[in-house]
Amino acid sequence: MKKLILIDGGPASGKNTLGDLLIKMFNNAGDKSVLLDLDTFVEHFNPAWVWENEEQKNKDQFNARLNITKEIDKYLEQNSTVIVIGERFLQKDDVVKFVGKLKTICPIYLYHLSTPFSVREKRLHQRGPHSLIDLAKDQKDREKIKNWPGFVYENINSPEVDAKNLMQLIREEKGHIDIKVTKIILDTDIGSEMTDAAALTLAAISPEIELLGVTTVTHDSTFRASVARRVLNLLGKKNIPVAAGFGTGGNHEWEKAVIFPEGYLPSKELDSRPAWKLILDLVNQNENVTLVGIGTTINLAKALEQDSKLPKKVERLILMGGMINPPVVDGKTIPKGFEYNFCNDSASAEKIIKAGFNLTIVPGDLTFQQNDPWTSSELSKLASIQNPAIQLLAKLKDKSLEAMAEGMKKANLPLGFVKPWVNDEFVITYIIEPELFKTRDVFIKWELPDKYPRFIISDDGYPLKVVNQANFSEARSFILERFLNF
Ligand SMILES: [Ca+2]
Repeated sequence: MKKLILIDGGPASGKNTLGDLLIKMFNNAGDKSVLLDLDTFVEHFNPAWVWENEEQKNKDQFNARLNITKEIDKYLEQNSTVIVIGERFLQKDDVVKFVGKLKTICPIYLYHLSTPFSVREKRLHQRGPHSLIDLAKDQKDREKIKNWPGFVYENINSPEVDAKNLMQLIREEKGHIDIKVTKIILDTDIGSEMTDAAALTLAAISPEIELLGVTTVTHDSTFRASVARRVLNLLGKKNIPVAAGFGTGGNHEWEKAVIFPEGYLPSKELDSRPAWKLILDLVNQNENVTLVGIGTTINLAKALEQDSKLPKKVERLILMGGMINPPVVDGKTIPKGFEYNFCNDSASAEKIIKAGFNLTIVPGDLTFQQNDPWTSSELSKLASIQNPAIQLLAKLKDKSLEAMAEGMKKANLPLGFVKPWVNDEFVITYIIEPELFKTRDVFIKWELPDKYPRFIISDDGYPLKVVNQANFSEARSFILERFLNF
């Protein structure tokens, strides 16, 4: 059966012997299983385990993890149980980072071997002197760790008895690492800014999110779908379907040059269903889906039109859009209509707001509250990440700022509004780390003075949750950390 079992233990803890015995037991029971040792993947890059500098060490270990996750995915796809032995799963975050690289979603178990020092010393002695291991220090470091994730198992018996005990724990699902997984469908106008691409990337690589599918909207939505397809392919997530939705066409000249330098052709790997149909199919096939809209809402409105029960079928809907209080940036009030997602298709947005979804809105107000959007040092860190999907984000950021400045000049708006804002990324961050944000439950009245939607907070309005505050710098660090670690 498809599952991932991580066995953590310091050097000479007996983890390899236990791993071998467990594999035998699984195979005897007719369960396909495989044992992978993280160390051998590191040894592929550096058999000697001695590095000239910390940077090279990190690089080799990073690549080793990348290679092992490819192997794990291969076996999980064949429905195997995969046992990984390693000694780097000390905190829950280590596990999250590790499994975040996997394409496959499966139950994860973690067992820490708590091996008495005398036992380890004896085992090390039997293996012969090993100058690279400072066992006493390792033991001390391990003893310092409180709140181990997973299950701490004291392996003080014979390996056969310990393996049997571990097997019993696995059968009882002890040591199950609970990473709360939210199933989402992302509807996006990806392709012209970094923000949608970054949100998609974050959703695709975060183990807390199962990205069921992606749909695109606005202008040339087939172009946008092709962009989403490219980003997902670059991330190794070819199985996530992408469907184009409603759009009115457009040239997207600079975007095509940046994203498809070899020349743009619409992707041949798009899902053939229209966006609304893919959304409804995925909602009907899955329980507890969270719909996420980070563009205009016409695909969602069409899905709603086709199935009026949609609001009851999904767990919740989170939208980036709207403004509650027009914020002030550099002394200038953000003009009405500046918020794109609701203003450009207020008819669809109105239908969605009034439909009775369990609705959370991340409004434009939050974006413009940021005194510190992406800083230049954060952006240069981002640009230094070698992953081609992340490289694409950095390129989009540079070009979109130029394009935005031109747009501002044409519209006679202050150039102070041109900043590397973080928007759509926050929606995904909010799903994963809600404690970085504050929300408020309100009732909203929808009004359309001079054709732009306005929210009025009023007791007889529609209930929804508004994300109204954020720990911006922590949220940005969280996003960057995820990208750095992928
Ligand atoms: Ca967007």
